[in-house]
Amino acid sequence: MAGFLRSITERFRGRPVDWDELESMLLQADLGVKTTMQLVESLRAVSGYSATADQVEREAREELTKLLPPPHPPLLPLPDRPRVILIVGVNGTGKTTSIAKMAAMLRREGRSVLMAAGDTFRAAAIEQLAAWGAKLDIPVIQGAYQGDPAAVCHDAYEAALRNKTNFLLCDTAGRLHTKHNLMQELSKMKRVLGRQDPESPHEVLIVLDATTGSNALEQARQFKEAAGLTGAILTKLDGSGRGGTAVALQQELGVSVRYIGTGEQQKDFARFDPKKFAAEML
Ligand SMILES: Nc1nc2c(ncn2[C@@H]2O[C@H](COP(=O)(O)OP(=O)(O)OP(=O)(O)O)[C@@H](O)[C@H]2O)c(=O)[nH]1
Ligand SMILES: [Mg+2]
Repeated sequence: MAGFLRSITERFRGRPVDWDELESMLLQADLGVKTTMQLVESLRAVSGYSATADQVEREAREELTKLLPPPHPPLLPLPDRPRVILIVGVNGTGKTTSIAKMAAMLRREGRSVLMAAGDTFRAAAIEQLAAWGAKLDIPVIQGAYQGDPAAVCHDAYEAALRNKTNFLLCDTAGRLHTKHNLMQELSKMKRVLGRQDPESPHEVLIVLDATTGSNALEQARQFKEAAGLTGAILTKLDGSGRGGTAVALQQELGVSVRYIGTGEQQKDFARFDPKKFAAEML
């Protein structure tokens, strides 16, 4: 799969690189204003006026690779209690699917996992996670529709602790980052989990749809402020070639992409690897 840098090379093949045009192409590739400005500046300085398209693609890929987050070590179980991962984000970005994929990945690594159906809001959300649970043979703690999601997480934690489960993955309802009361609800979930283990949730990961570009960046900004984030899962990278968001997230917000989603199936999920990502998604 080739990302957006390749299309830049195609555009300038056989003619001199037009820096203004390059700048607007990079902006369209979701790199963010700050990164784009810096990149064009440095490409110009390095390549001079007679830059060829191939030269610019190579230099840009090299520069951008340096701006991606470093690889994160795999999450390890805690010795005496579950490690809790809270998954947040706006509607339809791929939260529930990513939880199932991540649970499957942890299980392949020999860990025990419990999933909590913390989306008590959207019709069929509980069944969706339960169906994944049945398919993967991973238990799911469910509450009642319209029930308190914090209570579901609380009960799930108790169960995970009792059964010495390594990881608890908590699903949440999709919410617009502009809805104050729903963002408050996330704080409550965090607070309730924090009463059982002051360090829980150990991870708060935002799920972002890579095809939404600058909007994804804004979502991350708001969720970071309201809920605190330890990282991101960037989904729907399949066929989009739109990996620019990973750079912008790191550079503008200090939020590191930790996992990527590249399709709807369980296997379409991986730990973020900057070198591979730069080669395939930029
Ligand atoms: N192509 C592609 N589709 C994905 C990916 N991740 C999730 N999807 C699809 O996106 C749609 C929404 O996924 P969900 O996991 O239900 O998203 P969600 O964030 O839980 O949605 P809400 O709970 O409604 O907020 C589903 O059709 C998924 O199969 C991905 O990496 N690539
Ligand atoms: Mg969901």
